[in-house]
Amino acid sequence: MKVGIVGLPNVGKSTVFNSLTQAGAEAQNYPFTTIDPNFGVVSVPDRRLEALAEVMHSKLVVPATIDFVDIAGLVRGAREGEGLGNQFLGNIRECEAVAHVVRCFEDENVAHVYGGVDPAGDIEIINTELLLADLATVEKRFERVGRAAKSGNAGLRREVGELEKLIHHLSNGTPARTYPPSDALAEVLGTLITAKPTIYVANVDEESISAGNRYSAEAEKLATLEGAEYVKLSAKLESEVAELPGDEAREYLAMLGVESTGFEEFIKAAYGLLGLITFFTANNKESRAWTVKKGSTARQAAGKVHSDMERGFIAAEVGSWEDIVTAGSWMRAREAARVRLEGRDYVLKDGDVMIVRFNI
Ligand SMILES: Nc1nc2c(ncn2[C@@H]2O[C@H](COP(=O)(O)OP(=O)(O)OP(=O)(O)O)[C@@H](O)[C@H]2O)c(=O)[nH]1
Ligand SMILES: [Mg+2]
Repeated sequence: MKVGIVGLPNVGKSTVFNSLTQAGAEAQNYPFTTIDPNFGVVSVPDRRLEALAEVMHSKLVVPATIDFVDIAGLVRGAREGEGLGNQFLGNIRECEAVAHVVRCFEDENVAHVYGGVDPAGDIEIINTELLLADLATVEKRFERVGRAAKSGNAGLRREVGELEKLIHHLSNGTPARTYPPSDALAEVLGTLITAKPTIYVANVDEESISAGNRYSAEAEKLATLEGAEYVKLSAKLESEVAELPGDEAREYLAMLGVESTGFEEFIKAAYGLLGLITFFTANNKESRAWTVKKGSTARQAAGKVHSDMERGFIAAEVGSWEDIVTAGSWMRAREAARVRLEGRDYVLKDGDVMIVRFNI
């Protein structure tokens, strides 16, 4: 899974990116610090995996990962080449989801490119630029397919009609994500930024991490209206906490009235948004978390681990992570009948632990 980070310049995109990935990208107090995109990988924190690894006596613990791409800030008129233009949006087109970072912190020392902190205004500017970029993509395709459709191909003619409707939809300022699903448009919709599931990330000051503030409330309201996900986090707090030893970090967070910095909520929101679930494989060598689409079967999931396992799939022993941890070992869970034998079409549940029997 790959998530692209967008937002105005100097709102904390790279700071968020760094606090997630520890990649050490440059984050500075001036607009357009980021020019070339930063790529980073995040291990998904998962207490279930830790607990499972302990009872399985695994030597290695391998969490699931999410890729992040941090790009240059967008400004009004990026389409016409304002700021750094918008060519780097290509990096976001390749992502499955978008994280839209919104400045919700006051700090007179950190410049806002349009004057003051204004989540609604900022969101509007970014969404307009994303819509215009999508519109350009759809119009280009409309022209190309339109020419080809003159040869009389009915499928192409249908697509031209649909593209026209989509152009209308985008021109009204509505994201492609709210356009009714259409087979004829599947290909082009796959490349549109506003078709991607989106999480608004309200970047708040550390004092507001528990209750939020009026800015994050504004961002949350807009996200809800759009049917998008919303999380608040404090990039600055996150980067401070990352430097403290575990105990001190927990004490510090407790003092601020929270259990986590918002990072885990962010990851959870991303999973929910993309319809993803986690399953585990575990033995005394390694406990490992895997990410699959909700609705995946045991055989499809086995293919994630190894293509041989999918091809030669016979059956899978499956138990919930909780049952295995409670039983204290795989053997004891099996004895207590907490482990079942499932066939290829078994639909995996979030938190299942699976041992695949296969033969090639
Ligand atoms: N006070 C405060 N400052 C922050 C917070 N998040 C980021 N900053 C500061 O804001 C400035 C800009 O942060 P960046 O992460 O570089 O912003 P960006 O959105 O990546 O900016 P560009 O790459 O220029 O588009 C830095 O000086 C950060 O330290 C925050 O939550 N609170
Ligand atoms: Mg940056």
